[in-house]
Amino acid sequence: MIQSVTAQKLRMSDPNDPRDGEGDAGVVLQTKPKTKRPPLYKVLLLNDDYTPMEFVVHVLERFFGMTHAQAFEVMLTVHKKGVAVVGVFSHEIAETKVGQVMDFARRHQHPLQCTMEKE
Ligand code: TYC
Repeated sequence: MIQSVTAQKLRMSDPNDPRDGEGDAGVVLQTKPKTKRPPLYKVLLLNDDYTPMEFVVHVLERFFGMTHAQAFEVMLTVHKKGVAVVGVFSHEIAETKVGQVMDFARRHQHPLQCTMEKE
C-alpha cells in the first residue's frame, strides 16, 4: 500500500519565535502511515405496486433490525417517495443484505427490489 507524503512539522525550534530567524527550517516531509476506512454502501429499498405492505415491514424487521414502528415508517416512506435508504454497511454486509432481501422476496413471489450504491 502506498503511503501518502504529508507535511508534518517537526518542531526543532518555534517558527513563530522572533528570536530564531529560522522560519520553516524545521519543516520536513515525512511519510505518515495512513489507515484508510473502508468505503460504505447504502442499501436501498424500491417501491412497487404489488408487494404487500406487511411483507415489506416484515423484511425491514427481519433483515435490518428495525422495530415494528420504525419498519412501518420506512415502508411508508418507500411507498410514498419510491425509494429509501434502509441501512449503510461495508460492501460485504451490504451485498449480504441485498441478497437476503432479494432471495426472501423471490421465494414469496413478490417483485420487491433491493439494491446498493456507494455512499
Ligand atoms: N407500494 C406497495 C403497495 O402499495 C407497498 C410497498 C412499500 C412495496 C415499499 C414495496 O419497498 C416497498 N402494496
